[in-house]
Amino acid sequence: MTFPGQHLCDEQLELWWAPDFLSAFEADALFSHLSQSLAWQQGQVRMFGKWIDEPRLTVWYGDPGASYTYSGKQQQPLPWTPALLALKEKIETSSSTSFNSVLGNYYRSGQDSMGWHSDNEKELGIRPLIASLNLGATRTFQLRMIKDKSRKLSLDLSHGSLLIMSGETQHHWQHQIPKTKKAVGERLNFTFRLILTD
Ligand SMILES: O=C(O)CCC(=O)C(=O)O
Ligand SMILES: [Mn+2]
Repeated sequence: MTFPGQHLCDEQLELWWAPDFLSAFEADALFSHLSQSLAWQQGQVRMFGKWIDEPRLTVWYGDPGASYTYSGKQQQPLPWTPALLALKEKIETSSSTSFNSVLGNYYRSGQDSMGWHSDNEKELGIRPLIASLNLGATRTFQLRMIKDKSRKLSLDLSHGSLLIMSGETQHHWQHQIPKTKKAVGERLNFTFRLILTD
């Protein structure tokens, strides 16, 4: 692919990293537009028999029919907005891939987070390519190998950056956004995905 960044590889790990995917001007405009205009929701997950708020807001947009089970819940996507569709097309061109949906995450402060997981839902198929676009505050993205959790890697995901995870990554590695005590501002993350429908 004609990707505007670096290719980072480790054992069964394949990443493409473009810290300057968007210009500061584009990234600023998208952050203010998308933080205000999307239908951000407080999701809940069931833990130890209780419903608890997820430590972030989420939203799900995509093609009709690109439904997806996330945290055990069947999600129906909202229809694409013009801004998300334009962003999807820009990422598709750079990654020579097509996507039919995007999961948005809104981290309101350093206390918002996402725990260790792999993006390995069956709807994503084998060897999924996931493109993750970052806006707003820089947060640390950590990866660890499932069979040897001492093998770790971390990347600071900055405003306007794009990280692609591909190949075997989701089968052998997990990732997270840990909480931080630092005073960090708001952050948006959008993971573009191709949901396989039958
Ligand atoms: O916020 C991030 O950078 C990670 C989001 C993520 O892993 C996900 O949505 O599955
Ligand atoms: Mn993920």
